[in-house]
Amino acid sequence: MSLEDRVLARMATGIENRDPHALAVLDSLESGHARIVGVTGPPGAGKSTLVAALATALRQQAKTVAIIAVDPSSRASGGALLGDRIRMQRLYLDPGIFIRSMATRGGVGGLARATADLARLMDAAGKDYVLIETVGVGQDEVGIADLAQLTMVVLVPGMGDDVQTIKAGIMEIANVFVINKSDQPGADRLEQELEAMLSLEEGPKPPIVRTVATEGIGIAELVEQVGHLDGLPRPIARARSSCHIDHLGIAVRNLKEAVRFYEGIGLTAAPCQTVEQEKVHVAMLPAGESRIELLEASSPDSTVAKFVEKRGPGLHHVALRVPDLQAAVDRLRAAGARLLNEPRAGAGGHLYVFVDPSSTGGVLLELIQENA
Ligand SMILES: Nc1nc2c(ncn2[C@@H]2O[C@H](COP(=O)(O)OP(=O)(O)OP(=O)(O)O)[C@@H](O)[C@H]2O)c(=O)[nH]1
Ligand SMILES: [Mg+2]
Repeated sequence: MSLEDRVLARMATGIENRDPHALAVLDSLESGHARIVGVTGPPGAGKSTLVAALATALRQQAKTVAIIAVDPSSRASGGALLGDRIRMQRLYLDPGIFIRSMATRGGVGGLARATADLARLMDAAGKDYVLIETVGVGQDEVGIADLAQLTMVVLVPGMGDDVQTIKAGIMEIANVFVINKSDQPGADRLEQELEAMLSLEEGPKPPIVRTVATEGIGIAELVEQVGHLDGLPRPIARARSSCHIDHLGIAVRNLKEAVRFYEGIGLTAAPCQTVEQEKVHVAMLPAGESRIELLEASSPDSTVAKFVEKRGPGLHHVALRVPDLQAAVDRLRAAGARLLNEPRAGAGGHLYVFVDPSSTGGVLLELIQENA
């Protein structure tokens, strides 16, 4: 392994472990050059073999490639993920290809974040392409479509009625459908089923490409699909920053009514809680990786009651999760921001601090230490 790759591997480990130092370094790096391609599909569909073939083809065009293999079921054990050992070994020997496998750490949300950050790292390292392999059946566990500029959904013949069951989550995220193992019986039928399904959808249809990944058949066509990305404007650092919106706090007059409204949109509230310290009743409604936090005053002298009295119901605060709260606090102090408290532990044991609206552009800001 080259020195550069060794440094990259160490950085990747730091990022996977959510090490504040590694995340801070990542935040200081420039990114936004790489093309990010997601390859997802059921277990054993031949995703790794396809990714290896794609990487080989891209190398022939003198592109540099990073491969990230994500395994949410945590059955990952390094090389075992990467299927065909001999084929992969050749990739490992190529200094133009960097390979990394990841297993679940800190749940699916954590994995999604770490994957996005890792992709950003590979981008910052100057790779032309980042190929991300994820197992996905129906629900896309790590949100690959949010991260990738092009998502390939890999299907195989003989899935039969499975096409129906995987349909829900996968139809919307596919930019390209790959029918791999087209050497097996049933490829025609699968293609027909897929076409029938796509004909019900509006708008442009994603192309269907047949491949036999083990023989390199159809790979040129896939590379061509990937090549279409070059005609598109480059996204501006599409990967996520290591700061995240943890929740938006909304002050309301009537918690029940507000919950009913948001549940009407499709969110689901966790059971309401009363936080004595802040004199509020709180309902949390998870929304993706973030939450909406509805707040109703539990006493007329609570800050939320005063807020509603003065400004009416509405956005009360924005809460950001940061990788290193103390570093953020130090930076804010140095910049002259007004902090409303020293970092202190909240109900869940997490550390947080409030920043006065006069420093933030007009909204109360809560900073929360990301859990290691
Ligand atoms: N016949 C045939 N076999 C294939 C093809 N592509 C892959 N395989 C084989 O299918 C098996 C699974 O391939 P992988 O590339 O490991 O599949 P995967 O989707 O990455 O599997 P997981 O990562 O475990 O979900 C291997 O034995 C491959 O050699 C193909 O086009 N035709
Ligand atoms: Mg695999």
